[in-house]
Amino acid sequence: MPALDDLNRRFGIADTVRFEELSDGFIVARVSNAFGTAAIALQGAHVMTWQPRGQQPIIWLSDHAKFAPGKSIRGGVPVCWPWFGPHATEPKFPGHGFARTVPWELIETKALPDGRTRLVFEIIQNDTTRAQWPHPSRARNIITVGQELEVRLVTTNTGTESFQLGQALHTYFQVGDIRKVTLHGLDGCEFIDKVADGARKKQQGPATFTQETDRIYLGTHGYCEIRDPALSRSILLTATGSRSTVVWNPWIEKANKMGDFGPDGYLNMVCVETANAAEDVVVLKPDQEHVMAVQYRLVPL
Ligand code: TA6
Repeated sequence: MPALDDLNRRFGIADTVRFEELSDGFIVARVSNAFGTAAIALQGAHVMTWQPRGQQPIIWLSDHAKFAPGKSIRGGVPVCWPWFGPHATEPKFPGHGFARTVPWELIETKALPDGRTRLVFEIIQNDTTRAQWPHPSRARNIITVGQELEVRLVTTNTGTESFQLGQALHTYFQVGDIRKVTLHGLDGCEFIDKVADGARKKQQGPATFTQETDRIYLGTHGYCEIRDPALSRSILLTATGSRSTVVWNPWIEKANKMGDFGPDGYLNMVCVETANAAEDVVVLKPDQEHVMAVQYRLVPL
C-alpha cells in the first residue's frame, strides 16, 4: 500500500480529495465537492460513506464496523467479485470473493468540469488471489461523486480462456425505519428465497420488510426505488450490466450474531445489491470486457 504522503502528493486535489489513515495500513480517500462528501477505502475500492449536501447519509455504515486490513467492512458499497456468495466448490474461499478484502491500486483522481469527482481503482491480484481465481483478468472500480453517486465495476478477461464471473455491488442504504420501507421495481420478478431453503418465488407488488430477508431476484431490469417514509425520501437505483438484484436485511437475531451491526443497526439499513448472481452469472470470452454500473439518486417523497 503506498505511503500516505505519496498518495496525497500524487492524487490529492486541493479542497476536494485527501487521504488519511484510519488505522495502521487502512487508508481512506476523503472526497468533498459542491455536491456532497464521500469516503472510499483503498481496500476493496470500498465506498464507505456518501452524503449529498444538506441531506442525511444515503449509504449506511455500521457504528460497529471494523477498519483493518483484510477485514470486510460492515456497510458502504462492498465489491463482491469474482464470485457472489459462497464459492461454488471451495467452502474455505472467502464468501463474496476476495475483492473487498484486498488492496486496490489508485489509478486516477479527477475533478470533472461539472464539479463531480471521479476516482479510479484497480484490484491488485497476488499469489493468494490467483490461487483462488486462476483467470488472467483486470477489475477496475470507477466511482463518481456528484448529485448522484455512480459506481462502475469493469472486468476484463486478459487471458486466453473464457471464465464465469459472479459479482455484486453489495450496497447498504440508510433508511429511517426498515419496517416502513417499501421496495419498488421488482414486481413480477422471480427470486431465490434464501430464508426459505432457496425456494423459487415470484414478487407480488413492492417488497416489504417484517423479518430476515435474503433474496436473489433474477432477470431484473436495473431499476429499483427504496421508498422511505420515515425519512420522507426515496433512493432511486438505475443499473446497467446487471441481471440480478439481491435484497437483504438480517433482522434482529442474525444482526446480533454478526457482531458488527450494533443492537438496532438492522432497523436503519437495507441492502439492495446490483449483481450478476446465481444463474445470472456472466461468461467473459478472451479480451471481452463487462461493465456493471449503478447510479444512486435521492428524491424527496
Ligand atoms: O447479500 C446478502 C448476503 O449474501 C447475506 O446472505 C449475508 O451473508 C450478507 O450477504 C452479508 O455477508 P457478509 O459476508 O458481508 O457478512
